[in-house]
Amino acid sequence: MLEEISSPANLQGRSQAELVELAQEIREFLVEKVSRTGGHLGPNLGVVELTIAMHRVFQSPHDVLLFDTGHQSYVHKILTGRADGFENLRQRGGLAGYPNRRESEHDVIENSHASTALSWADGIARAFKVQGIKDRTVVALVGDGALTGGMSWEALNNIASAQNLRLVIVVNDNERSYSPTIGGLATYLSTLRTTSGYERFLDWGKGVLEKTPVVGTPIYETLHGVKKGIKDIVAPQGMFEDLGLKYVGPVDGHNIEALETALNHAKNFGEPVIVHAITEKGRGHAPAINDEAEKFHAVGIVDPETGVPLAKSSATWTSIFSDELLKLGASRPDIVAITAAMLGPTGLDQFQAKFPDRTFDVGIAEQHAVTFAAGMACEGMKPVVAIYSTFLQRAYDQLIHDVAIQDLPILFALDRAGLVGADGATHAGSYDIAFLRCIPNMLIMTPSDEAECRDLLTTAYHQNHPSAVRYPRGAGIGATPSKELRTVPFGKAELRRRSSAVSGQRIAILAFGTLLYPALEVAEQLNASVANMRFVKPLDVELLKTLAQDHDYFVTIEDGVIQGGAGSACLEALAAMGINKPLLQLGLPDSFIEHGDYKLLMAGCGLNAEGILKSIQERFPVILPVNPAVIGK
Ligand SMILES: Cc1ncc(C[n+]2csc(CCOP(=O)(O)OP(=O)(O)O)c2C)c(N)n1
Repeated sequence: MLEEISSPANLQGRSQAELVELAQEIREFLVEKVSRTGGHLGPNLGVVELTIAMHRVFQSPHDVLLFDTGHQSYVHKILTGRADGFENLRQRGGLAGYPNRRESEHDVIENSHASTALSWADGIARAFKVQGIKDRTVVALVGDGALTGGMSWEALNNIASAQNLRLVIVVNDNERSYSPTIGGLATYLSTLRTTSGYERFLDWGKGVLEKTPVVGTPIYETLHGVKKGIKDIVAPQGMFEDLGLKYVGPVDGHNIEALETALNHAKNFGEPVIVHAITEKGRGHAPAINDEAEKFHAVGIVDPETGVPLAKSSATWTSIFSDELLKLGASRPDIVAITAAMLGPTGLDQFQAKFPDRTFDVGIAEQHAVTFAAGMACEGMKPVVAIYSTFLQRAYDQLIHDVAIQDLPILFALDRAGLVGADGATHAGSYDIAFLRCIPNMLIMTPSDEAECRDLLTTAYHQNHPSAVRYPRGAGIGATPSKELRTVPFGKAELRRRSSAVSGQRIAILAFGTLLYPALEVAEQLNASVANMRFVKPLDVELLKTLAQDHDYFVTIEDGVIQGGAGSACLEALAAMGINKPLLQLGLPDSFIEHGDYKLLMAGCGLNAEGILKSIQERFPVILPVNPAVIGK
């Protein structure tokens, strides 16, 4: 039946039995395809029926379907004519792993960061209203995990105050983020799930909403639990209703008929409605269901039947950090570890297993995580915030306002720095050097390999300032970290190669992070000097000054954006010293880089040995290669 579905219109006129069969086919399709490419298998297996029901009740793209975070949009992609694209899911030029506007008119937004869909929905629905459009509904599917994010609540606050907004919020409640969803909201949703009598739809109408014109007081009361005790017994949906939002549910999220009934009610209401659907992450696939830790939230290439990874796994940067923190934590009781719903992916799971009382998972709440860390640091703890570079963007104000101004000693372990391959532009950690560098008191370190990563983490930990150690996704070159905890000389770069070229031909490459290794390869060909810079801030200005004395040209290399990046720091430092030497800045271009294989993407940006050599020769033709044939062999 799947072959017959090339657009949501093909879902109409089908019996429930056919739809159940279709759901089964979609599950088999997902397991087969995603096992081959890697991707978000568990979340998509959980929303098969939900997505079918949404596409039957609402007419996309006339009605706007939004997927919070977007990692669970595979079924939507299948139903909107993109099943063929799953052969190349998340590969260069292939189907994106998240909604993508260039792919389809059915993808209205591009995302991958959690908790934004309700704000999008509010904006889109209000745009319709301002333009007098009355027949289009906006539907936002949001997970219970994403609902823990502050943006969701800011949006709910505003949505609740709206009149005549055609907006349906479908809460996909599978009790899990990556791991089980935690916190007060999770407890609240579980009250809704388990209280009897709420399978039936409540007798609701506009009158209820009209009686709740002001949201300020109810929000205060619900959030402060003034009414909660009584309300949870009589009407557990009270919190949502107090906000002025109609609540429907809970509905069995795997029963298409029940879902359609609920969604039709919500659609006809013409005001913001929450439909609470209960689903199971990984539904129908035993290996996913049996994965207690993450229910196959995201998988690499795996055996479709057993779910066992097929690619060989080498030690990742994340595991280097994870081991390091465990070591540090054993001797330092003041270390606390903080994550925003990413215990496993950031490697904090090991620390949690050993030191559960010193590990804090705050939910998808990066802003809270950072200010929470500030609070702990303020009282003598040494917080380590383990966070993806891309998600620290969320907490930029907190970083400046709550951490840096107070000059608090918080270590940010910035994972997935630089390009992130298959996850694409919305997940890229390309901006951290640029956005951290301009913050006073901040220290920034860029390890070139695993051994140095460990040493820099220890170094950063011993500083009494906010610091960030940034490292990329995946595995490094395989440098074995030292067994003991070591520091490197603070703020000092390391000269790894010295040029013996004649005057006028001498070039110094200043490498930040992992691109040190291709830089060393290129340096062999150009007889260049190479510095492993290690620190973006403080920059080793002394070394720059010394190199400037007997070098004619500079090249900076980094895996972050050129604009405002580490190369810019060098340029500024040289200018401040009155040194005016030609300097070529290599790094990520001023454009968004889509998903694809990391190596291919980096090569496309000229950030491999061949590309670096080419750029240097184009810019400084006077430098003649010693033996260009060796590069890339
Ligand atoms: C701002 C932000 N922080 C962290 C993440 C990483 N992340 C991706 S999906 C996810 C869990 C989402 O849980 P939920 O919304 O319940 O969806 P489910 O996967 O359970 O369907 C997390 C933490 C993210 N995408 N965005």
